[in-house]
Amino acid sequence: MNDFKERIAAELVAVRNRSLAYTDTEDDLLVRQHSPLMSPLVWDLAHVGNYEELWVLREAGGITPLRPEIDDLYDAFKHPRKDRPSLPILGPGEARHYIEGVRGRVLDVLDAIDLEGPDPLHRDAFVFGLVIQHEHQHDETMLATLQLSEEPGLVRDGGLPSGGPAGAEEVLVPAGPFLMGTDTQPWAYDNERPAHRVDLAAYWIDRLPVGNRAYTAFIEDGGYDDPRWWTPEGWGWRRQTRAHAPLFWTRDGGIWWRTRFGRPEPVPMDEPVQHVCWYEADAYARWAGKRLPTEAEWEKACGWDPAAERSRTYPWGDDAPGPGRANLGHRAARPAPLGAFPAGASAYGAEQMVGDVWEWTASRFLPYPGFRSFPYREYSEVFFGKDYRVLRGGSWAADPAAVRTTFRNWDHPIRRQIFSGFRCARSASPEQA
Ligand code: AVJ
Ligand code: FE
Repeated sequence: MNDFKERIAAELVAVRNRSLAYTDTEDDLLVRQHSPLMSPLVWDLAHVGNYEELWVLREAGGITPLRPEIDDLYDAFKHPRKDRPSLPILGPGEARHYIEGVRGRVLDVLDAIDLEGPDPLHRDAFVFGLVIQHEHQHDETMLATLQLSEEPGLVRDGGLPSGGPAGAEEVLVPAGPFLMGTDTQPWAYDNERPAHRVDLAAYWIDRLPVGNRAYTAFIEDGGYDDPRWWTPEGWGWRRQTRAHAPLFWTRDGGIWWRTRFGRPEPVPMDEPVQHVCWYEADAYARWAGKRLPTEAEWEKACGWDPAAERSRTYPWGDDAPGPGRANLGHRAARPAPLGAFPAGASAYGAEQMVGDVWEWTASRFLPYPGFRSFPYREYSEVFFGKDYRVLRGGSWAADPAAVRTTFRNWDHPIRRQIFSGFRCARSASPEQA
C-alpha cells in the first residue's frame, strides 16, 4: 500500500478505537435509551459498521452483502431515534462481532481501489473519507448521549493551553467577494460543493466565541425573561421549556454550576459557552446589540485568505491541526479557555473558529447553487429547507478528519445536548468599511 493508503488504514483503526472506547461499558448502558433525542449507544455502534458495509464493501468493493437482513434496522430514515430501542437490534456482543467482520474485508477493498481511476467512490479514496468522517460524527453523537446518561465517565483532562491575553473584541472583515464552499477538498461532503462566489458587505465578527462570563451577564440582566431579545418561536421555546440558563447549568450557593459528564463543577467563566440552542444564541446576540453571523460571513472570516485569493483548509492555512492551534479530537472533554490558540487565528484574526464549540449561524441549511447530491440524497438533500440552522467549525469532540473551513453541520434550533456555542457579528458602518 502507498503512503496515502497507509494513512487511511491508520485513520480507520483510530476511529474504530474511538467507537470501541465509548462503548466499553456495561451492556445495560449500551442498550438503554438515555434520552428520546438519542439512539441507544449499541445502535450507533452497529450503524457505523452497517454504513461501512454498504458503502465500502458493497458499493465500492462489489462484495456480496454479509447481513442484508439487518440493513433496515440501521436505516436512520426508516426509524427515528426515539423508536430505535424497540427494534430487534443487535446486542452489544453481536454488534461488536458484526462490525469486526465488516472491517476484516475493508482493507482488501482499500488495497484494490484505484485512487486515480474514474470511479468517484474510489478516486482520492472518497468512500473511505465518507466512512471515517461518518464514524467520527457518530462518535461525537455518542459522547452527547453519554453526557445525557449522567453516568460519570469520559472526562479526559488532557492538557489544554491557558487563556490568552485580552485583545480586540471584534475583527473587521472588509467588503468584497470570496469563494464559499469547495471544488478541491477531496473528502468534502456534497453539501460543501460547489465553490461559488459570494459578495459580502463589510462586517465585524467577534474575535472569540461568546464566553460563560458574558453569557452569565445576559442571564443576570434578565435576558431569559425579556421577550424583546427573542424571536416569536424562541420566546415560545423559552416559555414552554422554562429554560433560564444553558443545559446542564444550575445555580447553587450563589454561583453557577455545570454538570460535565455527570460531575458538577463551578462554571469556568473564561470558557466558551456551550449547550445553548439557536434561540438562546440569537437572543443573546440581540441583547448584546449584535446578531449571529450568516453562514457566509462565518466562512469568510474563518477560511478566506484575501492575499492569496483562496480558501484555506483551516483558519491558519493548510497544515493539519496540531495541539497548539485548535482543541479537537476529545483531548479534554471541554472547550479551551478563550484566547488559548492565537496560533490558530484566521487571516482576518478570528480565533477558535475550529474546535472548542460548534458555532450557530443565522442561516438555514440550504443547498449551494449548483448542488448535486453525492453519493446519496439522505446525507444532505433531504434536510434542505427544513427547520434546521447551520453550525460551523467543529467542537472539542470533533475529529480533525471531519473539520475544515467549509464543513457544514446542522440541527434543529431547539437542540442543546450538542456541543454548541456561538459568536456574534454586526454589519460595519460605511466609514468603518
Ligand atoms: C450532520 C450531524 C446532522 O448526525 O444526523 C450521521 C451526520 N448523517 N449519519 C446526523 C450523519 C448520517 C448528521 N449531522
Ligand atoms: Fe449515520
